[in-house]
Amino acid sequence: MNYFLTEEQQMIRDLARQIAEEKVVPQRAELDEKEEFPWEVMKTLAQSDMFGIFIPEEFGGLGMGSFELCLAVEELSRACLGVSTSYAANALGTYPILLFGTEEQKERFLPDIAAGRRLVAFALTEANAGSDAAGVQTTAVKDGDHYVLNGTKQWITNGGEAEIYTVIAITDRTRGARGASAFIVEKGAPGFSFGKKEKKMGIRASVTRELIFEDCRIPKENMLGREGMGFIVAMKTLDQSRVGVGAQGVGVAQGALDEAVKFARQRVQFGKPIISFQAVQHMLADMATQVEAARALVYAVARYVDSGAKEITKASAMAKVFATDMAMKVTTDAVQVMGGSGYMREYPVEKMMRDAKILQIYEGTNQIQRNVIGQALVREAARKA
Ligand code: COS
Repeated sequence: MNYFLTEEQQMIRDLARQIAEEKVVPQRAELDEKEEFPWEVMKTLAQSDMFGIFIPEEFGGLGMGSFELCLAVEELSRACLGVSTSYAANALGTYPILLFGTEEQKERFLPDIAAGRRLVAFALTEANAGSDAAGVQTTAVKDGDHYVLNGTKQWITNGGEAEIYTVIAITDRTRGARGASAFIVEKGAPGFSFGKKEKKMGIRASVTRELIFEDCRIPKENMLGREGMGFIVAMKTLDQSRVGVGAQGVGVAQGALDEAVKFARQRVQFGKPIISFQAVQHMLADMATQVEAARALVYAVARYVDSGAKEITKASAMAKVFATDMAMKVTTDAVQVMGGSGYMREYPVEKMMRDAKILQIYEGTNQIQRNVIGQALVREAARKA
């Protein structure tokens, strides 16, 4: 399909594809096996300006948007979802600064982020706050020119590797969701440490750790937005980033489809390559159709997000839920087409299937996405009535 990419967009896609093929594919099995953070790939992405895609030029970025970021994320995901998660979580952590930072905060942090000199992580989730994002218990208490943070964040992607953290904490417990605030916390801040590294089913090249705040003092200039805006910062950030999770789904599914087609052309049973059997062709046809449908939706939503539209919550949730449910189905079917070989670690599709599962869970489970879409439908219907 021709999505009418501009020359610049084609360049981003081709460069990301080249990095994925030359630097990621050869080592993805080893990164997965050793559960190693892909620092070498991150450095290559930094040298290629990939961290600056969505950051304005005045802060050292390329001045592009969500769509171009999705193109890069898709290509990396086609090779390895662990690598693409490490890369995409950086954007997730950066959006609060981009959307709510003051000029001073942007000048302080964005040039390093755009250059890939410092990685970022987003810290909302806690033991009792996942789908219920307003259930955050980490507190931030004002003390003169500082805020003092106490609490533990759980399952934070890039935790320990990142140097900049955008953190949601409660500044006024009596106000529920409106009592949360957002902060920038830098690695090395007194009272800020890291807990255990999690052992995961998939995306093992990506690192997931606890963040521990024990009387962690941060200057009040590090607050993002105003006191009480933390929940909105988190929700608007997720509205931006969820379409990128959709792009991850498209990428990993395309990767699995490519492997399944290649295998089916070579594997001979009953005297013929299995791709000549209609049963296999029908599976591949459905997979290819689903990948293309998801890609079309993700691209349309990313372009819609970049248009500056105010109401992107529903569209972004739709792209995430559709493309990631598709990714789970297509990666599972790729294993099925490849049979016993698909189940073996010698081939990449078992990893792709393990990796794809997280897409239905993180940045809001797919059940939560359906809630978000459903609530938007209710609001729209009420407005029309
Ligand atoms: N943009 C702006 N404001 C939003 C918003 C959005 N996308 N979503 C919710 N809000 C506002 C609501 O308008 C409401 O404001 P008022 O109190 O002024 O009416 C407030 O936030 C609470 O919203 P709501 O009543 O819908 O909250 P719920 O308690 O039902 O929580 C959320 C539902 C939105 C938290 C849930 O659907 C969600 O998205 N959960 C997943 C969170 C997540 O992604 N976690 C993963 C961890 S981060 S990787």
